[in-house]
Order: sequence, then C-alpha cells, then structure tokens
Amino acid sequence: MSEQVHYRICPLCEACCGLEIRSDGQQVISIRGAEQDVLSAGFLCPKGVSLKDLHEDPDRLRQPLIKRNGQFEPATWDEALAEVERRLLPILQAQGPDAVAASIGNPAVHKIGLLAYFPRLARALGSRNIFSASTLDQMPKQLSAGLMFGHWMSVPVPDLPRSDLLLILGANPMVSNGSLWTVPDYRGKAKAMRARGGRIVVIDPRRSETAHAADEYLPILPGGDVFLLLGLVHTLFDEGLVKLRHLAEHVAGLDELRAAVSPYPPERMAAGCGIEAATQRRLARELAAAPRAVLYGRIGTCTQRFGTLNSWLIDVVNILIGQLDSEGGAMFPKAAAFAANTQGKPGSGRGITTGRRHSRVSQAPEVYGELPMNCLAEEIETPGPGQVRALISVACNPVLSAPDGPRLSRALDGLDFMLSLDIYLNETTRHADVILPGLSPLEDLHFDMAFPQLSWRNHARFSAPVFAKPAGQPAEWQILLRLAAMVEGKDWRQDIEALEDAAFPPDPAAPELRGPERLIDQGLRHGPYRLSLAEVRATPGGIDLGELQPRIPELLRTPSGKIELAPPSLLAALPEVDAALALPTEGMRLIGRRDMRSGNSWMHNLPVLAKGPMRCTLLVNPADAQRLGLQEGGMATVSNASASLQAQVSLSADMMAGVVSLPHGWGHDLPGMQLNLAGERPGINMNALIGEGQRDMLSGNAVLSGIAVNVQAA
Ligand SMILES: Nc1nc2c(c(=O)[nH]1)N[C@H]1C(S)=C(S)[C@@H](COP(=O)(O)OP(=O)(O)OC[C@H]3O[C@@H](n4cnc5c(=O)[nH]c(N)nc54)[C@H](O)[C@@H]3O)O[C@H]1N2
Ligand SMILES: Nc1nc2c(c(=O)[nH]1)N[C@H]1C(S)=C(S)[C@@H](COP(=O)(O)OP(=O)(O)OC[C@H]3O[C@@H](n4cnc5c(=O)[nH]c(N)nc54)[C@H](O)[C@@H]3O)O[C@H]1N2
Ligand code: SF4
Ligand SMILES: [Mo]
Repeated sequence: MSEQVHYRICPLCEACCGLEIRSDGQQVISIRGAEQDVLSAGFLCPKGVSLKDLHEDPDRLRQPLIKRNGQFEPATWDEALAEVERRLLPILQAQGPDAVAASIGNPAVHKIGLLAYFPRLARALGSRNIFSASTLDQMPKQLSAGLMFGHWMSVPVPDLPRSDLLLILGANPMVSNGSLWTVPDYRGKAKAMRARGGRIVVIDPRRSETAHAADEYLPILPGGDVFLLLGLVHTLFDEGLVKLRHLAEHVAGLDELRAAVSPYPPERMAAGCGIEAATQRRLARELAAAPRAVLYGRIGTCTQRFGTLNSWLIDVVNILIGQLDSEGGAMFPKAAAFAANTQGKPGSGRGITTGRRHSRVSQAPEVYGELPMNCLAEEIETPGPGQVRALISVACNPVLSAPDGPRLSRALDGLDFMLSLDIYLNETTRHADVILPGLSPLEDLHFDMAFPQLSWRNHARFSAPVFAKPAGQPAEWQILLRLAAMVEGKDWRQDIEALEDAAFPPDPAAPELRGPERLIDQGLRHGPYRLSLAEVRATPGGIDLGELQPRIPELLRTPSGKIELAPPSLLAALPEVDAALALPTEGMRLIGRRDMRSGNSWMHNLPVLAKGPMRCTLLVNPADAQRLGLQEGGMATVSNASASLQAQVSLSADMMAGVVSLPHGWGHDLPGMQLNLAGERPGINMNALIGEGQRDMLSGNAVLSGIAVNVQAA
C-alpha cells in the first residue's frame, strides 16, 4: 500500500466543496469532505463521491473518435486533429466565420482549461454564432446585474450567516446546493440561522425540499414571479416602506422606478401570481421590517418569459429595503482573481452593452457575447448567407438540455461537420464527426474562476491533479489552443509552448509557469489581495479571506457611478407584463425539478448515482390525479403541440394544483450512444415539450418552466 491523500475542489456543482481523496496507485480508495476546507468545512453530497465512478467509467472516452461511414473509430490525436483541419477549414474558407457555430456547456465552468481558453477559440473563429448554457440558465440575472451595477458578474448573494429573514423565490438549494450562490451545506447554514431565530420563506409552485425546511411556504403560479415582484415593489413605495439607508447617495432612477411600478398594485397582480394581495403586502412589510433581510431568486425566476425583469426586481427589492451591500442582506463577494469588478478604476466604468450583433433568423440580440441557445437549430436549418454549416460543441449536451432536442438532433444531422470536445459519446456528441475527449477531473488541476465571485465567504483555493494524465493525452486547454491556431490558419502542429506564449505571454515574475497555472498566478497577483499561486497552492483547503464586506460604491462599473434602479430597456418591457396579465392561466403547467443524484443530463451513467428508485417521474397533485383519472405508478401522457411523452405518475401533495413536474436531463434511449448504464433506465426528455422560440426577449434565455401541457391517463 502506498496510500496518498489529495485535496480536490469538487467540479460537479456550484457548491465547489473541498474533497479529501485517498488514492493508491491509479485507484481511488475513498472520497470525503475535506475538514480543512475554508469554504465547505468537510461537507459533501452523494455526487462528490461519484467522482470515483466518473474516473473509472468504462464508457468515458479516453481516445479521440472519428466517424467513418456512420461508425465511430478510435484515432490518434494527430489523426483526429488532421481530420478537423481537413473538414472544418474548407467550410470556414468558403462560407466565412458565421458558418461555424460554437457552443459551450455547464461543465466548462468547473474546468479552468475549458473556461479560460474557449474564449481564445471563439475569438479566433470570429463567428457571431456563439452559444452557451447561460441562455438556458442565468443570463437574465447577468443582464440585470450588468445594467444595474455595471458588470455581468456583479451578482449579489445572500449573507445567510448574518441574516434574520431569507425569502427564496424559484430556487431549491437543499437539492441543487445553491446557484449563483456558492454555499456548500445550505442545509446546515439554514438550520443554524433558524436556530438563532431567523426565518426562511419559500415561494415555489412545488413545496420543495427547501420549502420543507423553511418556516413558511407559499405556492406561486409558474411564471407568476414578475407579478409578485411588481406587487412587492409597489407596496414598498405605496406604504412608505422604502428606506435606502447607506445606499441613498448611490442610486439613480428612484423616481422613474416609482412611476414605472405605479400601475402594478398587489390587488391587480394577485391574479397573475396566485398570491393574495394581503399576503404580498405582508411579505413586503416583513422584508422592510426585519433588521437584516434578503430576497434570493434563482433559476425558477430566470427560465421564464420575464426572467430579466424578475432578476432586476429582486435586486430592486433588496435595495429599497436598504439590505443590498449590508450585513445579513445581499452582498457582493470579492474574488481573489479574475473578477472584472475588482479591476480598473473603482466606482464607475463602461457598463455593459447588448445587441452588438443579432442572430440571422430571429434577429435575437447578442447578450454577453452570445446568441440564445434556442436559436441554434433555426440557424442550422435556415438556408441563406451566414447559415451555420459546422458546429464545435464543448462540454454541452443541448439535445437533452435545451428546448426541442428532437428538432436540434435533426438539424445536427444536416451539418457538414461537427466537432465535439466531450468525455462521452452521448445524445449530442453522437452527431459529431470527430470527438476529442477531455481529461478526467482527477487528472486535471483546478482553480475556480467564476464561483469565488459568487461565494458565501471570500477565499482562494487551488487543487492539483490527483493522478498524472495519460501519456499522449493533451489537456483541454492545449486542444483549444491548437484549434484556435488552426482556424487562424497558423501552424497548429508547432510546439504547444510556442502557441501558448503567443496567446498568453509569460509573466517575468514566474516565467516557469505554464497553462492555467500561468493565468491563475497572474490573476491572483493582480487581484485585490495580491496573492500568488505559490501561496494558495501551499495551503490545501484554501486561504480564508473573511466574511463578505460592503463594496458599494467601489464595485460599481456603471458610467454614472450609481446603481441604476430604472434601466430604460427594462422599463420599456413593462407593457408586455400588462399583456401577459390578461392571458388565461387555466390548463396544466409543467415545471422542472432537480434531484440530489443528478447533474443536468450527464451523470446518469455513474453507478453510485444511478441506483435507487426511478426518479424520472411525473409529480401530480392528488386532486388533479383524481380529476384526470391518474394513479400512483400508472402511466400518463403529457402532450402539447411539440411532443407527446409517456411518464410514470407519482402522486405528490407538494405539487400546487394544476402544476405537474418532470426532471430535465433524461431520455437516454437514442441510437448510437455509449452510455450503457444510463440506457438501462433512460427516462424521458421533458425539453421535447418545449417549443424552440419561447424565450425572454431581453436576455435570450429559454423558457423552461410553466410549459402548457395536456395530461391524460395513458
Ligand atoms: N427543462 C430544463 N432544462 C434545463 C434546465 C432546467 O432547469 N430545466 N437547466 C438548465 C441548466 S441550469 C443548465 S446549466 C443546462 C446544462 O446544459 P449543458 O451545458 O448542455 O450541460 P449538460 O446537459 O450537463 O451536459 C454536459 C456535457 O458536458 C460533458 N462533460 C462533462 N464533463 C466534461 C469534461 O470534463 N470535459 C468535457 N469536454 N466535457 C464534459 C458531458 O458529457 C455532457 O455532454 O441545462 C439546462 N436545461
Ligand atoms: N442535484 C443537482 N444539483 C444541481 C444541478 C442538477 O442538475 N442536479 N444542476 C446545477 C445547475 S447547472 C444549476 S443552474 C443549479 C440550479 O439551482 P436552483 O436554482 O436551486 O435550481 P432548482 O433546484 O431547479 O430549483 C428551481 C426551483 O424553482 C421552482 N420553479 C419552477 N418554476 C417556477 C416559477 O415559475 N416560479 C418560481 N418562483 N419557482 C419556480 C422549481 O419548482 C424549483 O424548486 O443547480 C445545480 N445543482
Ligand atoms: S454539493 Fe456539489 S460540490 Fe459539493 S460534493 Fe456535492 S456535487 Fe460536489
Ligand atoms: Mo445551470
């Protein structure tokens, strides 16, 4: 036995727990929460343990694949890259950069080699057709934060340890472990907060796990958040509850905001959200009265038609009750590296812009450099100049994760060339002509670029690889650099170090560092704490940088140097809310849900997560079930104009009447994949029920919740 102990940041969700991994040779012996971790202090969930299964999964790709005559064949790295050159470059040369689209998915944010180097490839391509999972997720919040505070990543998080009242809208951190809020062990922190007299209120169409562990639960109509939020803001003005406190001299647009919300009293909003006016008024009063309170909203509020308005109004509430940038309220983390809101002149900046380009078919504006994911299929299908003829997919599985996967599948089949950087042959990558596999996370180093900007506590952590990478396999950052050189017409076969030095010059202070280590060190040394990689590396478990501190006005990067309370583009969208209020709300609505043993679409092949009862079930309120003739364990047909699916029924009094729930990320029964375990219990793809065009027009984010469906006994 030569047992070794390693420290590793878990890459499987936003909680980013520190793990203690014991290994012997090439074997993982055990995975536990790392007690010394400054952020997670020993916490982990069942998914953390599955890193062993992921590392050992026989279906995980370890060699490039090239499709020949419809069959994938193993290839060397040189052969695979040469095939990319042979197939991709003629498309670029003949049809121009927009003919090649690139799409990047969620796991990339947990792999610095992908997150830091994908932009290099995107720039080299020069295509307007850049897509990502952000428009299936948090783009509305990034847009509203950008408009209000001046940068896309200036998203405030609840300061739960010091709060007295937490109101949660459309998030289930008990299961998801937090999102746009890196908060390992939400359960423990919430329990401690309640034990010292704090209150938690959850507003959700389903009495979620988080709602069960709260003091109060209120059901809301799917998609109804904008009405509730307008009702709350209206009440704060109407009842004289606005107290900006320390923020008074830092806000702009208060009068415009007051005028803009005046047509939306709670009495008028109640029908849209299903929450009585008196309850809306009570919530507003409680938020205003609590010494330290915070309203937190997440994906349930983003994946809606009014996602950006919701995201904006949530921060507006926190500002109007004087709890933004205040202990126990919504506070801004200060990351040790890579945060734009710690760079440049403090207090003001260029702000953000959108719409520098538009999508060709639907004219959707570019937001944060991207087009909406649910425009990808039409860009491939619609002939004409600028039509997408090739796709580079990086760590994404839109055939399951994005709306209308069946249509996207057909569109991908029609491409002239598709390249995937991925670790599985799955629903999306089966359409590729070449697949280039990434390293197992345990073979890769890691430093979180994004999550310290969203963490409950300031910190800096680094993890080294647990295992050496297999001989001959490049790291993902090296693949991306070679591809970038290739599409720029440079000699992509040359020495990787020369390619790297040309793209990211070494720093004279640490010329020996290469790859992501070079970027991390530079980021840390130019960051607000003036750390270095050597210092962080020397401290397994990380360096604690303390509780969140007030950051207004220093953090602001708006041209005015103020918090913009009333961005004109958002006020201009309010009339659409009036129109939506007039729409009928009858019929069944479908919402999603997450499960502790899932990670979007790609972890159903891992034995420790796949075991246990079937989780891809349709939750139905018992009263609805009786009316519809549905029984526990029986089958239901869920259908609309987009699709008709058969789902196993599970009765649940947690569901609001008129609302049913299916998890996303299932449907592993498509031909041509290599996901043996997932294929045994494939489940169904709820996103097939979502038509492509439904999105928040401001941010381009897809509507993924509140889908109108018919439900019948099958
Ligand atoms: N209905 C509904 N749909 C949803 C959601 C919802 O709530 N409801 N949630 C949305 C959200 S929040 C998100 S973020 C998206 C996610 O959507 P995607 O970003 O498409 O993510 P996944 O479906 O998780 O697919 C991840 C892909 O990355 C690959 N992968 C995993 N690890 C690695 C690696 O280390 N290297 C490489 N190169 N590839 C890797 C996997 O094999 C898989 O192909 O789904 C969205 N879809
Ligand atoms: N176990 C597990 N953890 C995960 C993931 C996973 O797939 N599995 N995915 C990760 C990713 S990529 C992300 S982005 C995060 C997301 O993390 P969260 O934002 O916490 O996401 P969910 O758990 O989907 O919780 C969303 C909640 O919104 C509710 N909801 C649905 N529609 C509406 C609505 O119209 N209004 C309101 N108010 N609520 C609504 C749902 O019922 C649900 O309880 O989770 C991450 N963590
Ligand atoms: S909560 Fe998230 S980061 Fe922590 S162990 Fe589980 S999957 Fe990993
Ligand atoms: Mo996500």
